[in-house]
Amino acid sequence: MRIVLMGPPGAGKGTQAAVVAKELNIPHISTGEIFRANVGAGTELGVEAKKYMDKGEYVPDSVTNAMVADRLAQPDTENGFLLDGYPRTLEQVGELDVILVGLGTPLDKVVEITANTEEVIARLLNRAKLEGRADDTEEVIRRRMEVYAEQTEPLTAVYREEGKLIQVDGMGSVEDVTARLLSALSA
Ligand code: B4P
Repeated sequence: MRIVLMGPPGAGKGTQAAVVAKELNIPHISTGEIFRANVGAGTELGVEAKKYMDKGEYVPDSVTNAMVADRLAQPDTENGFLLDGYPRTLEQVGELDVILVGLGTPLDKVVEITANTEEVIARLLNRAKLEGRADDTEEVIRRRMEVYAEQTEPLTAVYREEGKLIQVDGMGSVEDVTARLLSALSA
C-alpha cells in the first residue's frame, strides 16, 4: 500500500502514522521527523530547514523534494510506504507524481485527518509543555495553521478529483482515530 497522510498541524498525523505503518508493515516516512533529526544533528540540511520551521513556514520545495526522492529510492519502500506530511504544496504533488512514475508505483490512497482548530491548538500547546518543540509556541502554531489552509488544504481537491481522497475524523481518543483510519484504509 502506498499512502499519503495529510491533516492540519496537531490533527494526529505523526501519532497515527506510527501505528498504521506498523500495522501495515510499511515504512513510515515523516518529512517533519527527517528535518528534526537533521536539525538535531546540525547537518547542512538541518541548518537550512530550521530557518523555516522555527517560524512555522514550509521548508522550500527544492530542498524537501530532493530529500523525499532520495528516501523513496531506498529498497525498503518496494512494498509500500506511508508518507506523513508530504506532499504539502501543489509543487510537491507534481514532484511526487514524477518520482512515482519513475518508480512505476502509483499512489493508492490519500488520507486527510480532520480536527477542529481549538482542539489542535490545545494538543500542540500540551505537546509544547511535554516536549518543548521550538515550533509549538501559540504564535508559531497559528502561523502553521494559516500556512496549512493556504498551501496544503487545496491539495485535497486534487486528490478528490483523482478518486484517492479519504477523510477521517481526528477527534476523540488516539485509539478511536486509529480504528477509523484502519477501517477506512481496508474499505
Ligand atoms: P510535522 O512534523 O509534520 O508537524 P505537525 O504538522 O505538527 O504534525 P505532527 O505529526 O508532529 O503532530 P501530530 O498531529 O501527530 O512538520 C513540522 C514542520 O516541518 C512543518 O511546520 C514544516 O516547517 C516542516 N515540514 C514538514 N514536512 C514538510 C514539507 N513536505 N514541506 C515543507 N516543509 C515541511 O500530533 C500533535 C500532538 O497531538 C501530539 O502531542 C500528539 O500526542 C497529540 N495527539 C495526537 N492525536 C491525539 C488525540 N486523538 N487526542 C489527543 N491528543 C492527540
